[in-house]
Amino acid sequence: MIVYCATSNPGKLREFQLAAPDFDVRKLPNPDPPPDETGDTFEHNAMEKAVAYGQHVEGYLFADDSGLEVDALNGAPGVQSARYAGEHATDTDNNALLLKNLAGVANRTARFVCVIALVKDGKPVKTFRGSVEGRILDGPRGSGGFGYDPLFFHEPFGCTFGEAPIGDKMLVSHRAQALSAMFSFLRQLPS
Ligand code: ITT
Repeated sequence: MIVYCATSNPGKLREFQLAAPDFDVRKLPNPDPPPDETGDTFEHNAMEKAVAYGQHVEGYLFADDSGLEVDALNGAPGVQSARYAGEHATDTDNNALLLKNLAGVANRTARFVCVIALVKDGKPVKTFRGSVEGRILDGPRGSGGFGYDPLFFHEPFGCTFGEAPIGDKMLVSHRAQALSAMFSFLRQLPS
């Protein structure tokens, strides 16, 4: 089955395309302009993106809204994860601000959250959520992954998501869980 996705983030795209070899996951060409992410939940923003981009596609399309929730920062950066250090912030800017805001803070617990929203012919079908626990280190480790991965230490791995092979991240990650739930849902639809 062909399923379209819409994202401007190459790190996400790579993970979308690794998640289900039995699906043909295609990137929507030129998904610009992106919708403003106005909501305060991952569900709201994921569905807003999927509905906006789904207008251009016949059949199924999904979009991902995701981010990092840090307990000592009351869940920040949360839905603002991509723009934590400003509208055009890079991963390096966001990571630097996170470390600054956690300087001297002992409680480093955090989780990644991902919500995938699925639409058909541009109309909402369902959302799927995944999350994974970790803690934020004092500095980056590893050059794999994207975003906050080099700061996110996952205890069962004994390393950060930036150090783990992509295949290992895909066994446990927030995005892998949400994608797996979506592909299971699609597989059980009558053909
Ligand atoms: P699209 O909206 O175009 O898909 P985006 O990067 O703007 O791409 P979001 O608004 O959902 O997407 O922001 C997600 C941010 O959360 C992302 O840019 C990272 O900073 C962070 N993030 C999400 N998942 C992550 C992961 O698996 N590893 C590291 N950081 C992640």
